[in-house]
Amino acid sequence: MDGIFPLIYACLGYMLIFFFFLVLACVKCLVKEINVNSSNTHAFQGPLRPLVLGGDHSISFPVVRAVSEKLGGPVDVLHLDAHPDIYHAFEGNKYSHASSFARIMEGGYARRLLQVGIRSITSEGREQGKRFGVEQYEMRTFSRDRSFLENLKLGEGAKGVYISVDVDCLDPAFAPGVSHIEPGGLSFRDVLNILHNLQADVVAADVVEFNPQRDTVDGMTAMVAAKLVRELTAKMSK
Ligand SMILES: [Mn+2]
Repeated sequence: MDGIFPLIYACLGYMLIFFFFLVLACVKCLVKEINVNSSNTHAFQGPLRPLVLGGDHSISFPVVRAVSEKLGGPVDVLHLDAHPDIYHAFEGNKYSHASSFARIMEGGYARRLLQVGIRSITSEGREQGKRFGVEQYEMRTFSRDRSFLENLKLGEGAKGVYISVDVDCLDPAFAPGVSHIEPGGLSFRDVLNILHNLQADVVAADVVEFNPQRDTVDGMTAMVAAKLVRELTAKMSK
């Protein structure tokens, strides 16, 4: 019996990775479709609600931009992450994983940006936050902020809400399979409480920065990331 479970978990892990790439390919096709049909308002009935999986956090900028452009105005963004990812440029790259939210705010694609789970931030991160009017909630004050963050109401007067979940928002005890491990993070229950109680029309979301090469042998983070995808899917379908 001991021998079969690692094999099953390995298979599940590979299936999850395959599924990630499959969904990414589908999103790519959808974005292409939007561009092709952008001049034809009758081509799409109802809102398009992409859920993007990663991978590198740089993907959030083009997705938020596409959603905002399609919906015709800024969205509110709820960003769960250990890092603010708001550098003007990181290692000379304006489109790096650490600069997505600077581009989103510069472009006017987000009306409000709430960053939750932050525990690795530089003075530039704070200055950029102030510059763009970002609401940054750091882990060191989470016990104080908890009741507010677990009862959020977002998106009123905007075109809806975009949720970006960097898996490293979670404490590494819950999700070690990430590239930038930062202890002192959110528990999985904290994240669930925030998502479950959020009052919002969630128009799009992403789950990013899961790194299978850093995961435990039994794919613990993959399962946690898959659960986040499930919760967001449920939230978006309401
Ligand atoms: Mn991060």
